[in-house]
This record gives sequence, structure tokens and C-alpha cells, in this order.
Amino acid sequence: MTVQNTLKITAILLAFTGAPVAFGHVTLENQTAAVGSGYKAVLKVGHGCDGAATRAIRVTIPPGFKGAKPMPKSGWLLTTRSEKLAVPYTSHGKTITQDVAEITWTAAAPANALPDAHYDEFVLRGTLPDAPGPMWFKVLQSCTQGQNNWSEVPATGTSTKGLKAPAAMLNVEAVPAPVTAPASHHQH
Ligand SMILES: [Cu+2]
Repeated sequence: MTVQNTLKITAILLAFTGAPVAFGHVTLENQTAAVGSGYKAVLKVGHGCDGAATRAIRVTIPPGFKGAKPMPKSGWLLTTRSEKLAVPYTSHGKTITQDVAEITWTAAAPANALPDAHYDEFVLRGTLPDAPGPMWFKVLQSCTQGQNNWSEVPATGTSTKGLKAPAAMLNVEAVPAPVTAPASHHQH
């Protein structure tokens, strides 16, 4: 029996026993971060599409995630698409009126596609909003055959239980208000 057949049979057995695919889906490595902080989003790609290799990952940047910057990846072409912002913001004293709304990594050649049996990460960074709450990174995973659209968001809360193709969740948490220093005449 070939290794590939063994893997196929294992996959079929797992499907029948209904074992949870803990390593599966596209998820974020760190799922909580503080409001207003810089955040490095590490998107973990645990499998392909029904056994097919991943050839592109497209991330929709959630509203309020500022200044998204992708990390280049060897063997993958990188494109970004910007959009005019509904609400401009200020960064380094400048008013920002448009921002990165979409990032796509595409395998430069078929040989660079990510096989279903392998694991990889796609990284971007940016700044979190000042308001707490869940942020959902919708990811379109395109494969050599078929695609997975990780875009489902629960009606309320942060649980993705029961969703077939949940978006990757980040819970932006409030930080406790800093203890205000006692009034002082000393001025900086
Ligand atoms: Cu999965």
C-alpha cells in the first residue's frame, strides 16, 4: 500500500468517526490582543481544499484594522488592494483617507503551491482600533482544484461552533484604564 493510499484511508476514517479537525481551517495564531495595539496576524493554513494544494490566500482586512502590511513570502507573489475609508484616521500626524483592504499571496509557480499534507503561515501586521470587540479576517483559500471561502461570522459573540467555514477571529480586548498619577506640579 502506498503512503498516499494510507493517508487517504486515514482521512476517510477520520471523516466517518467525526473526529474534530483541530489543526484545520484557517485561523489566527494569537486570537486576543489589546485595543489600539500593533498586531501581527499570523494566519495558519492547516490544509488544502479536499486534498488539493493551496495556490492563493486572499485576506479581507476587517474594518478598523489600520495600516495593514503583508510580510512577503518566498515563492509567493504579493498584491494589495486599497480602498477609500469611510472614516479617515490620523497616523504620525497625517490624515489617512485610504487604506489596505485586501492582501493576496499567490504561488509564483505550480511548484510553490502548498500541498494539502503541508502546513504554512501567512503574516501581516497593522494597528488595532480603540474600540473592543471581535474582528473577523475573511480568507479565500484558492486551490489547484476548488476553494474554501473562510468567511462565516456568527450572529453574535466569538464562538465559531457549528460554522462550516468560519472567518479567522481576533478578539480585541479593552485594557484596564491606567491608574492616574496623583496631581503634581511637575510638568514634562
Ligand atoms: Cu479545516
